[in-house]
Amino acid sequence: MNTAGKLAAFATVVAVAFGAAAAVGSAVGPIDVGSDSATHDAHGGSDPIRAADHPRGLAIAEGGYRLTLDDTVVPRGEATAFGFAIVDDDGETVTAFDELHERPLHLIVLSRNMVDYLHLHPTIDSTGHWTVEVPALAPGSYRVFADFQPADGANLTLGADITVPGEVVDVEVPEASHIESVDGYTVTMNGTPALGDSELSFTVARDGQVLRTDPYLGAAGHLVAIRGGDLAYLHVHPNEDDSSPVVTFTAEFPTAGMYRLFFDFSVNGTVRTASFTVDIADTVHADGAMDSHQEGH
Ligand SMILES: [Cu+2]
Repeated sequence: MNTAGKLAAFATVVAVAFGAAAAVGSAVGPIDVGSDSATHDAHGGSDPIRAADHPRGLAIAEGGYRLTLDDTVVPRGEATAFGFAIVDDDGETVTAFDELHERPLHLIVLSRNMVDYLHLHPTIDSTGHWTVEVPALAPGSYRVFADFQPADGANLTLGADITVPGEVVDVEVPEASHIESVDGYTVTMNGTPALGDSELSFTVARDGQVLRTDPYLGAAGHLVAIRGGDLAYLHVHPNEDDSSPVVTFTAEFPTAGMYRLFFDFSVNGTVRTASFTVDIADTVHADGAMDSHQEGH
C-alpha cells in the first residue's frame, strides 16, 4: 500500500473519496455513493460537487454545468467533426477553463461494449464551442466523457451517449489479463487490483527491452479506469515523476465487478493505448480471505 504522502494532491482527494466510499460499500453492499454526504465531510469541503466524491461520467449535468452536444448521432465509417459546449446554470457557454494535465479539456469516447476507446483533445473557439475530429467509428452506442475544470471551479467529468447508426457487431470484452500487446509493444500491468486503493504499475517493452516512455500529459503515461455496467469514470493519476520507466498509479475501485483500464503511453511521439480487463472481487474480509470468485493471479 502506498502512503498519502507519495500521492499528488489530486490523487489524495480521489483516494480519500473513494476510500471512504469503498469502506461503506464493502460493509453494506452497493449504495449511491453520490448522495453520501459523509464523503463530502471527509475532506472538509462545502462545495456540493468536489473533484471525485463519487463515480463520475454518469450524468450529462452536475455541479452547475451541463454538457451539450451538437449532434447525438455520428455518421458511420467516416471521420467527423464532433462539436459540443459546456453550459452553466445561467445558460451561458463556458469559455474559460483551467488546464488539467496540460490540457483544458480531455474527451474520452468509449464504445458501450468497453472495447473501442479514444482519448482526444478538442479545441475551443472564442464562443466556447469545442470541436475535435473523431475518427471513423463502428456502428453502436458510445459514451462521451468530457473531463474539464471551469476556471476557478471544480474538476468535473460529464457524460453523454452518442449513436453511430448501422448494424452492431457483437464484440466480446477480452478476458482479464496483465499483459497486452499494441502495435508490437508489450504492456505489462503489475499489482493486484482490489477494492479500494490499488497501486498498479505499467511497463512498456519492445523486443524484450523495457522502454522509457515519452512524457505525456505531464507524466510518463495516462490511465483511465471505467466500471462495467454503468461506465462510471475513475480518473487516476501517476504516483511518480516522468523519469521512471515504470509508471505507477493509484487506482481506486469503489465497488466489485468488471473494469476496463486504458493506459495511454507515448513512444517516439506516437500515443498508443493498451487496454486491460480487470475483475474486482466482491469482498475482502479482515483476515484477508476472499469472499468470492477472484481471478487466478
Ligand atoms: Cu487528455
